[in-house]
Amino acid sequence: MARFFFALDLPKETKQALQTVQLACEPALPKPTKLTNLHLTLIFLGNVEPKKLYNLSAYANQLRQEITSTVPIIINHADVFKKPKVVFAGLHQVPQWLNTCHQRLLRKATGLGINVENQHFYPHITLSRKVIELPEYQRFDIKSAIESFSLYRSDSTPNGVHYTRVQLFKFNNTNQM
Ligand code: 3AM
Repeated sequence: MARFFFALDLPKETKQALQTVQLACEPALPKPTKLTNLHLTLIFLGNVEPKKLYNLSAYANQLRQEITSTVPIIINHADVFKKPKVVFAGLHQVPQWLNTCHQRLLRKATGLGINVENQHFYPHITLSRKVIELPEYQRFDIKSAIESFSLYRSDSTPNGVHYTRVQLFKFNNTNQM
């Protein structure tokens, strides 16, 4: 069954820097996220009827034009979510525009009758799943301009999860670094 989510797209240089972090983790990460799959989830939707997905995408297209300034994000530490056994890269601080994107997509999705979990939004980039031994806390400094977010479709395959971009939403007025 296809599942959908919105996520910030990370520039190639950011993904490469995160891959360096993945490789530096001690002990080695058991299931590192593939470079192409690295993303920052804005909202997970699960399985959604096509009509609702269409309406939400139309709203996302409006949203991307209304967010007129995306201050770069600073990814500066790796830490763990203990229960799902996930190692993630976290942000120095969460810019307002990022919270706005999450909240507005959440509100619209809920209004359309999409059953979204209203958990606390903790922006992060998953670096590995199925972590058995927790790696040491790491610090670094990756400054990343964000130019777009996308609607992704997530499919489970025998070779792991596969993400396919369904639609890209480019911000109108991206801050330059
Ligand atoms: O951004 P991360 O990697 O933390 O774990 C899934 C991934 O999160 C999460 O959605 C992102 C894109 O797949 N996800 C998958 N199933 C989920 C669920 N049922 C879920 N999040 C909440 N509820």
